[in-house]
Amino acid sequence: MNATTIARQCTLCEAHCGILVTVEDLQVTRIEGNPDDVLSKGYICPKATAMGGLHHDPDRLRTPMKRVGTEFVPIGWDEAIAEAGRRLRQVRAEHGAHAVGMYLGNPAAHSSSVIYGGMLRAALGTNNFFTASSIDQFPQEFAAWQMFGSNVLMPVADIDRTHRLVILGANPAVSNGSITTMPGARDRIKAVRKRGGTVVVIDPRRTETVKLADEHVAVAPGGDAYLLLGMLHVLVAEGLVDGAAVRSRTTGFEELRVLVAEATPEWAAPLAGVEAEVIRRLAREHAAAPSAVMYGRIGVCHQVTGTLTHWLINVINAVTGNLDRAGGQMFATPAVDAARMARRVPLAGYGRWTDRSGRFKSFRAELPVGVLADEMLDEGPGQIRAMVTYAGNPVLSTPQGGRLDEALAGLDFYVAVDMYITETTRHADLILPPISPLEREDMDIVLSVFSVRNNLRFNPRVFEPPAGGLEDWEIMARLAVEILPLPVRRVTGRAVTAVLDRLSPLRLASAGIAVGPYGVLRKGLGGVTVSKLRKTAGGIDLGPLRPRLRELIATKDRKVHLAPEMLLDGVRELIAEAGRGAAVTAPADGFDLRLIGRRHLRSNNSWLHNLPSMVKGKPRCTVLMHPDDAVERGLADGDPAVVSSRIGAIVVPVEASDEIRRGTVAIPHGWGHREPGVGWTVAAGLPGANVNLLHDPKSTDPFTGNAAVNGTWVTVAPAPGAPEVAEQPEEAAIPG
Ligand SMILES: Nc1nc2c(c(=O)[nH]1)N[C@H]1C(S)=C(S)[C@@H](COP(=O)(O)OP(=O)(O)OC[C@H]3O[C@@H](n4cnc5c(=O)[nH]c(N)nc54)[C@H](O)[C@@H]3O)O[C@H]1N2
Ligand SMILES: Nc1nc2c(c(=O)[nH]1)N[C@H]1C(S)=C(S)[C@@H](COP(=O)(O)OP(=O)(O)OC[C@H]3O[C@@H](n4cnc5c(=O)[nH]c(N)nc54)[C@H](O)[C@@H]3O)O[C@H]1N2
Ligand code: SF4
Ligand SMILES: [Mo]
Repeated sequence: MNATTIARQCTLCEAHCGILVTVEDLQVTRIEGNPDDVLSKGYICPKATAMGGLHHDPDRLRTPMKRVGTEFVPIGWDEAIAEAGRRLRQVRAEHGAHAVGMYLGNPAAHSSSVIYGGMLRAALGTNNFFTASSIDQFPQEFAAWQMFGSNVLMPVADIDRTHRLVILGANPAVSNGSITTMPGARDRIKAVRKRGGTVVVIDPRRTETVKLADEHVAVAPGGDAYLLLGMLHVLVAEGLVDGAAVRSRTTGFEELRVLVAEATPEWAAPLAGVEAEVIRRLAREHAAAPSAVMYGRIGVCHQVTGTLTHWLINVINAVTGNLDRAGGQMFATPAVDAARMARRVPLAGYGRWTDRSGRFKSFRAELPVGVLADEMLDEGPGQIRAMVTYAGNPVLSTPQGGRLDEALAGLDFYVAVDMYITETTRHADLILPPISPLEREDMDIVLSVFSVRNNLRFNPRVFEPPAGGLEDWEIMARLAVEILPLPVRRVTGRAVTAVLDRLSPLRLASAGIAVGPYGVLRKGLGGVTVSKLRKTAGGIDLGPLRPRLRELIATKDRKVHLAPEMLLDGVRELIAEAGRGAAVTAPADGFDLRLIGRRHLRSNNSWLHNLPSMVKGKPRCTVLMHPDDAVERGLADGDPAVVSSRIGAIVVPVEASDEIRRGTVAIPHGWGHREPGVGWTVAAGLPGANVNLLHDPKSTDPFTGNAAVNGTWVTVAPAPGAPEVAEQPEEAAIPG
């Protein structure tokens, strides 16, 4: 038998751990961590083996599929692309460019093909562009834009050198970090303590990360902004700020001082659900540590206070002198210096257009995904009549009040670029599947911008792609050409194909490396090149994060803006609301529990549930609640329960555990695969329900429209003999 082993990365999540893939007779027989990988050093999580599982999954689409009645039938690529082009042109001709909407999902960012997703978007020229970023990191980008002058300048926690790591709203022991990419997060967190530092986790749940920490602060969901205001008050009132850092690099400290004058820890405590003494101590310890970093992520993005919280996190790091220094918040220096290149592009462009209701402003040249179903269903000018989706499953992953199914089914035309028939793509007229990740040759250029250590790594192919198989970027490029008017297409069609052969994302990235900080243009023959990279066993280490705020900052006065007017107003409003007693702690309309999310080590958003090795064991889609909360409702561990919110209801089993704060319940997202026609034959047999049916699409961070799915008010009650997935209530009207 002929075994070969190839070193590349697992591209399933942001960590991009180095793996060694062994193949015998065209079968993946083994996937292990690559000890020579310069970033992950041998770490992998249990999902890594899914890279093989996906490749061999019989349900993975290998040819384009066309809807004929209720069935999908395979068709050829030329026919599929021509048809997609014809139908998209038709909708554009009849209804204009904005009538074609596009959704770009999370896995798109995990290959360099994403550049071409942007190109297709540009070719479509539509205002109706949506991505998973508006149910993810929009608040972080907004805060970065306001403070540093560019949305791409989201600082990274220098976890490998810090003396104090304070994590809020993230569970890196499971997620391995996001917008602070840290494969092997567990060991990195343990190392903070080994070198004498401390780790604090602020989270309503005693998570896997909490188990590695010195201290757990069980904040109330949505309580973080108050907690941080209380900390800032202490820093200011007790003179704990780093005056030199504040004077030399920032503006707005005086406004901040006034803003937090009344926000004492005693004021914040009941709003945050954290004792005043703890808030006071957290502030003092942050200031006293030789270096300290506060790191916030999804848990605090998914809040109505998402932007304010991320701003306050950056502010606390900055005023304690922990911005742009080792062990604090820093900016990476990747080989393709994407942030440096993009920071002058006015990507953030805020409010250039709105959704049709006028409520949600464009940010980053897109609209928040929560309006997607409305933009398709509400009749009238500007309505979306055709869709392109690329690597996304918004039916499961975004709150749409249960209306996205109906919306997608009613479109004039829908083309999906995806390798599965999912809850979303089952509504498509055409599904265009890219080759499997193990068949691509690629280099990560997006996520290294957020890495905890500078590095460059390469992904060789493990398998030759099948004849005629296309990568995502080739599909995007072909679609982009097809939507051009006929005369242009005639001339350009062939020429474009020829040009594109020379402009693969890999070639673009090579050019980006050449002009980047380690490239041959700067370093001459000693510079980093793709051919050198190909010869390495696990990439090239480019050293620890280094200070570069001065070089990157994109504000006009080249200072960090601590007190952007819009955000000050936001906090003033928050403080006023609290004064009126209208704060988040008050139960609403009889709903008495707050729902948050959670992630599992063997799950990845909505799409690894078709691999038996990833879903074995106990049902995963449960409502986690405190045993006392369960008993009070007549519920025991394992009982089916109806979880209802103002806009929907689902049935899931109870998982009783005191790891979660009383008054809070947690359900993971990405489940509910039992819809008819879903092509995931394994997943379709699993229990579980779509938690996003409970979240109100209009509950958002007010600055960005980012979905505020952590903190939805719900009730939980016994569901005797209930079906697995409850119907939407009759009057599931979406308010707003
Ligand atoms: N309630 C709640 N909702 C959430 C979250 C939450 O915490 N709570 N988290 C949110 C977050 S952070 C995110 S990022 C989103 C993710 O949400 P999405 O980005 O919409 O969806 P995914 O579940 O990642 O689905 C990915 C799809 O891409 C396909 N796919 C996988 N790889 C490729 C590829 O290489 N090419 C192509 N063309 N297709 C591919 C898969 O088959 C699958 O259909 O979910 C969000 N939704
Ligand atoms: N295994 C696995 N890994 C993944 C993914 C996956 O689905 N599975 N998804 C990937 C993606 S797309 C992303 S974006 C990242 C996300 O990575 P993380 O940001 O680490 O995401 P979560 O694990 O959901 O952690 C969010 C935490 O916030 C807490 N939380 C909820 N509400 C609040 C609140 O109000 N305040 C505070 N302080 N905490 C709160 C939750 O209890 C939870 O522990 O993970 C990536 N990695
Ligand atoms: S953490 Fe797991 S899923 Fe993410 S890249 Fe590493 S091995 Fe893959
Ligand atoms: Mo995400």
